[in-house]
Amino acid sequence: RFDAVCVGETMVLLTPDSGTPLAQRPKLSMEVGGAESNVACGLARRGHRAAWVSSVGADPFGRVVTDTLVSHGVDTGLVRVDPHRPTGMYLKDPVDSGTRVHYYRSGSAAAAMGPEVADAGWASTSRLIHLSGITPALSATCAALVERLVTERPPEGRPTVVFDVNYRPSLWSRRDAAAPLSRLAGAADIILVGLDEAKTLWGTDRPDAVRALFPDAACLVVKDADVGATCFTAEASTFVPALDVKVVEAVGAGDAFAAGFLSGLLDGRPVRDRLRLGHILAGSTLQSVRDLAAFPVRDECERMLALSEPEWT
Ligand code: KDG
Repeated sequence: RFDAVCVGETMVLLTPDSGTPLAQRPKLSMEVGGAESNVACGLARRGHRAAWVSSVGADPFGRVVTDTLVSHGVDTGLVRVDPHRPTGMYLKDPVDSGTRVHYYRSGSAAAAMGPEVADAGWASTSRLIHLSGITPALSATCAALVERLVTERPPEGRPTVVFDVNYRPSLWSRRDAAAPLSRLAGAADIILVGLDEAKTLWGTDRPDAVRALFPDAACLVVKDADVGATCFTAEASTFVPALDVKVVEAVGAGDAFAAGFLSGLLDGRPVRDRLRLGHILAGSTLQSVRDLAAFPVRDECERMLALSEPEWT
């Protein structure tokens, strides 16, 4: 039984070694990036049993993806190798306005996943299932898989379903995404959403306005970038300010936040500590160009969790 099963596409990432834009033909490094597997890596590195469910191509890139995740301690035993379709790929382009992302993923092995992926027993035995709003944008079959995982759940001991909204404008328009992302999020037990994406998708510009959209969610976390994050539960709303860090590159920080928050949940910690762990792990990723940054060791996390409110900010 896994603590968490994270389902979604992971790609090979080609990224310039320097901050040189792609149009100037910089030397590129090969890394790995995928929102859900980033969460699996974060959880595995915090000592949880995390698995990643997906498909990769029978190509060297699929090997790079699975080997990398294994090296972070993630279980890849459920990953399928598709002999007919390639592993997805993306490139990061450092441009003046920040990092632009170019995807080469349509028709990928992961995009061919469908509801049958949930047939294996993990869907009912894992403590958490982590999904994101990227997957329903990949293909109709991927959308059906996410639909199945959020709606068809065994009544007894059902896994907690976590849905990170993760709106990616380069995959689908606001018009196409707004309704399905709201419906899928509303069917999950835990919703994670950035205030900026909630504003783009649903026009909500305050955390309590987002809560009003999802009044029944057992747990809703609204992340407001460098301001902080608010967690709404049936009992209370809890706000924890973000750490003051020098941002090098933000890609992957939301996933690191999710890993920290969910790690705190799996360890039975109070909501304030879950949010703090989210900020601590996100802070490391914000200070790195890599989607999968090195996180502070456990002792350092514990030291930061023990800080008083004024020391934290
Ligand atoms: O959250 C970070 C991800 O966006 C990145 O690792 C790549 O999964 C990815 C995507 O689809 O954008």
